[in-house]
Amino acid sequence: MNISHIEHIGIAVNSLDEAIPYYENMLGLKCYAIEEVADQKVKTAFFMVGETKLELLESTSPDGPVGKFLEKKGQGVHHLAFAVDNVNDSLNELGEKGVQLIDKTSRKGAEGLNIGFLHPKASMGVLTEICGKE
Ligand code: CMX
Repeated sequence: MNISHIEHIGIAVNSLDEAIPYYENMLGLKCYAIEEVADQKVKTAFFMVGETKLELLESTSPDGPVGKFLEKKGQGVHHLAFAVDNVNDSLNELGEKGVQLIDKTSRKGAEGLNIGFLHPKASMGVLTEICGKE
């Protein structure tokens, strides 16, 4: 498994309409894409920061992962995503090493990337995603 960089940092927000102007007007970043990921029950907004993206996450349903997170913890950093060469190969490798997986096989996430999540209990409390084109 080869992690090349931090692909994105996911940040849970109550409202994209409220959060985007902060990142654009205060921090001077540019939102380059807004996309709904129905499978994950979120609407996402992306900003490029060097080689890494910020992914703002607005929940589209209270029973989705971000809806539950917002209710329990409020707005804030939700997950860290590492870029890997091949998501399924990496999930297999991590599973064989005994890492607790949320996803045993990859699914489709925002920007057409393959994604898979590791359980936060396995990563010292950090919900961790691996993602890639393969
Ligand atoms: N970061 C760290 N810990 C988290 C967490 C997060 N984002 N979300 C939940 N947890 C912790 C909870 O605090 C809880 O800990 P305790 O047992 O100590 O209280 C534990 O994980 C279980 O949480 P829960 O609320 O009982 O369980 P959920 O039903 O909310 O499931 C999780 C949690 C992580 C398994 C679920 O959110 C999940 O499957 N996430 C992966 C998918 C996802 O997050 N998608 C949204 C982003 C999509 C995208 O980027 O496109």
